[in-house]
Amino acid sequence: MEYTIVKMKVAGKLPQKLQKVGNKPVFLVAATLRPETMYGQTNCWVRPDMRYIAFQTNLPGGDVFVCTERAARNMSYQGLTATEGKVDIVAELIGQDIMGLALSAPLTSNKVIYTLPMLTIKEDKGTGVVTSVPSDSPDDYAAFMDLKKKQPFREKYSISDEMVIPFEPIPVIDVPGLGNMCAVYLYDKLKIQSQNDKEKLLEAKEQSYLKGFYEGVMCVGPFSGKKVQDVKKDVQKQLVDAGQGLIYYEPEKTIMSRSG
Ligand code: ZZB
Repeated sequence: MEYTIVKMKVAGKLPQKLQKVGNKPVFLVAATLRPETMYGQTNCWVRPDMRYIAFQTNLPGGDVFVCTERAARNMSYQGLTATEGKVDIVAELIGQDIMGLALSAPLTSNKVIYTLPMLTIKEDKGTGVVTSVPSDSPDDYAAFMDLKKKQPFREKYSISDEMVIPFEPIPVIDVPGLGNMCAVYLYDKLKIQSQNDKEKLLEAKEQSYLKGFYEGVMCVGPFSGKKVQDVKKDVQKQLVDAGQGLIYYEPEKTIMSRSG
């Protein structure tokens, strides 16, 4: 499976657990199948109880990446570390240690976005860091609304109001019949209650994936007016060329794997 890695730079002071990194730039790195939606990022998701590492890449800027150890190991076989197969771990963390961080992310019109909690992140997929596009991803919109609607939920994870309340989904793709924020439309139509509403979210995801890919038309950015399937690769290339993204492969699961 080919993903696009999106680099989100930690802006400002590093959290305590990352201070030993020193002056090097630190990025939370998210794996996405939808690079063309990056214009609509409103936040970044991490799972509060999940383990992450910070590791030293061999990229020219001296970049330090934060993701799961499993993903770092995969990256070490894809030319991203000094020695193939070897991960130079700089810090070990859990999601809560990097909650509420201010980040600067590519393509989105939001100057700063924050790391927020998503409880349904899977350990064995992508990087364990997920970029959030509530306009187009039903999972993202559901988790985003959980935080917007429930002050105690924000409080539980030490999320302040200004990290959530001022943000709104951004129209990125016009999907005939589903409007220009298809996740919002499907969330309302299927009466999704929360990020744990598994079956409805699966249905919403299937509908938005298919229609979004085959019929979606960009309504923001330089590719505005073009079909999603014609520009997906161009947006990926733009991110990679700008040093804001990377191509990342996830090995297929083996028959030994018991999950999923
Ligand atoms: C931005 C985005 C915008 C995404 C969208 C989806 C959608 P799939 O098809 O099941 O492989 N993701 C990545 N890693 C994880 C994880 N560890 N746990 C939970 N979710 C994860 O799903 C790939 C998508 O799942 C990725 O693409 C990422 O969210 C999320 F408009 O990135 B996506 C209809 C989906 N729309």
